[in-house]
Amino acid sequence: MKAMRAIRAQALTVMRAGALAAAALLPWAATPATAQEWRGWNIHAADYPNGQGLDRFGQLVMQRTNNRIRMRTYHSAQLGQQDEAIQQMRLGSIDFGNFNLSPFNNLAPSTNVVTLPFLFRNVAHLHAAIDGATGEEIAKDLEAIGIIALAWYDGGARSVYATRPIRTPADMRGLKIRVQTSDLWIDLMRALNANPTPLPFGEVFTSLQSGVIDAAENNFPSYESTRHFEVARFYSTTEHSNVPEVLAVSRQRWQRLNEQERTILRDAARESAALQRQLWAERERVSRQRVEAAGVTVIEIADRTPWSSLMEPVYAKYAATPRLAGMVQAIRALP
Ligand code: BDP
Repeated sequence: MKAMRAIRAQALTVMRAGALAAAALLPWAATPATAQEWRGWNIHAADYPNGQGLDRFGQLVMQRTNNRIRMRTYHSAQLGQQDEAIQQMRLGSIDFGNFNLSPFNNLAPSTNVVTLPFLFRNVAHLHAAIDGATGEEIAKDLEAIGIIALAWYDGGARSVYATRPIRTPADMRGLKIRVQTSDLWIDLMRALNANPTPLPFGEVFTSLQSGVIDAAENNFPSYESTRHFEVARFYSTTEHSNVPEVLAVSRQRWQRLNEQERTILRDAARESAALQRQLWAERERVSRQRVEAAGVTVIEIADRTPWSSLMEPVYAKYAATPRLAGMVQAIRALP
């Protein structure tokens, strides 16, 4: 009897070990009955730094919740363009995603501050702001519209690219330029006497090709990965905005998590942002090389003062309240 029990116990141990090994190899094998399926939004391809960051976030959360929260990122705008995806996050039909902060400008006032032109001196300055008090203010405004900010991704320096060379602000006159859906962006381009058109990211290529627009503005990685460089051959390093990006979760989902799960998500998000930032710096360099190798003319804007000096009306309008003006001041005062 004793021997039988021992054999059975041994067999069970072996079986359990086998199951554990299988579970380690096949994460879904260990899926608990109450597992949640989360859908994530990404506008970029899976191999873009932001896509890799999102995938890392999902993996870490799955591991650390023992597959209770299973995350899948739908890359390459499979779940729609940015403005619709933001609405879906607010409604809870998309659970997480990485978003540029400009499409929130008309919804969450403090996001305007970090979109403002020529505000950040360099990436370290941006990080000091967004990882500190500035980020906290923005997170409050986003929470109020149903979006929980967990960490901040780099968005790089955005510059103008066009079907003709742009060297001075005078060259911007009458230029039909695509902007993100944001009043600030419209006013920024109007301050340069350009003709701004808000369009979804996914429509920029064909709009450049058909002549609906003459120009757009973005960082080197987006300019390169979307192949916009094939239809707009002149990239001018205006570096007019360093608006960062957010890794966020829908408030609908967040409210149903316990404290332990929230901590897991926050930590995973911070780790994913560290990865994205590291990959980002490298991708900026590589993307620039790729477009130059493809024959793009990169026009270096050595002196940005003629550009920044035209931005007064944008600051006057979008950092008008004491709160927003205070945020600008605090950012400028950062070492
Ligand atoms: C890219 C951002 C992406 C925006 C896009 C745009 O990463 O979130 O949708 O710019 O200009 O740099 O729409």
